[in-house]
This record gives sequence, structure tokens and C-alpha cells, in this order.
Amino acid sequence: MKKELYGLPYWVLISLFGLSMSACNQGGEGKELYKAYNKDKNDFLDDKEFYNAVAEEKYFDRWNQNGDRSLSEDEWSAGVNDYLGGYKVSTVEKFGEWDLNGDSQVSEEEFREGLFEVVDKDQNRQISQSEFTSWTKEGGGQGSRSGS
Ligand SMILES: [Ca+2]
Ligand SMILES: [Ca+2]
Ligand SMILES: [Ca+2]
Repeated sequence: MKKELYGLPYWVLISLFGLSMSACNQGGEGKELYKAYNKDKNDFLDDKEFYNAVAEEKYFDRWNQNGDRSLSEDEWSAGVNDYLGGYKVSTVEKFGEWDLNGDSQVSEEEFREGLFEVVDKDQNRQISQSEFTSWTKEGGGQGSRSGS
């Protein structure tokens, strides 16, 4: 028996180990979520994949404090503050741009569309991994709301 592991010199094994470590540290949880929802394994989330992520992770429910079917302007403002604090996109700052039918409430359909447009920073209708992970880092996944 030779002492070399799998016949590879140690420096190769060590650099492979280093590569896998650094890959794990990029994006963390957001990256895992992105992979889980990128069903067709291409390099972006389309609108259906993103809407599925929004439904599965119950983002609408987190914003919808009184548990009815839609977000009032107050619930929406609090959600933007808690979950999109790092985003300064014009669409984030205007309730009217999320309330597509103008009834002063943001429905779940309007919510996921508004959120899609915010996360899709370059507006190409595709959520890239970096767009997704930068959103989850801003609190998209967990929120900054304290448990109190
Ligand atoms: Ca509500
Ligand atoms: Ca509406
Ligand atoms: Ca994009």
C-alpha cells in the first residue's frame, strides 16, 4: 500500500479542501434557498420559481400582521422597513406601485409581483443568485424584527 491518499499529492488535496470551504461561505443560507427553489437548475429564478419561494417561505404572512387577505399601507410600510431596509429602489418607496389595482390594499398577487421587481435589481425579469442572496442578506429571509 502506498501512503499517498487516492494517489494525489497532498497540495492538491489541501487546495481542493480550501476551494470547497470558500464556496460554502459565499451567500450561506440564501444560496441554499436559491438552489432549492431553482427547480430547473439554470442560472436564474424565473417569476414562477420566485413566486413559489415567496409562498413556501410565507413572506406575505410575515408582512400581513392582522392575518387578513391583504396588506394595508401601514402593514406594507412596516414590512418594507423590516425586510427591505437596505433597498433604496424607487419601487420600494411607493405603495401605489405595488397596489396595481388601486384599491389601497396590496393583495398576495400584488405583493409577490412588487417583491419580484425589487429583488430583480437589473430588471431583466430573472432573479440571479447574487440578486437573491443580496436580498436575503438584507433581511429578506429572516427580517430584522425582534421577537419582543
Ligand atoms: Ca393585512
Ligand atoms: Ca390592490
Ligand atoms: Ca435580474
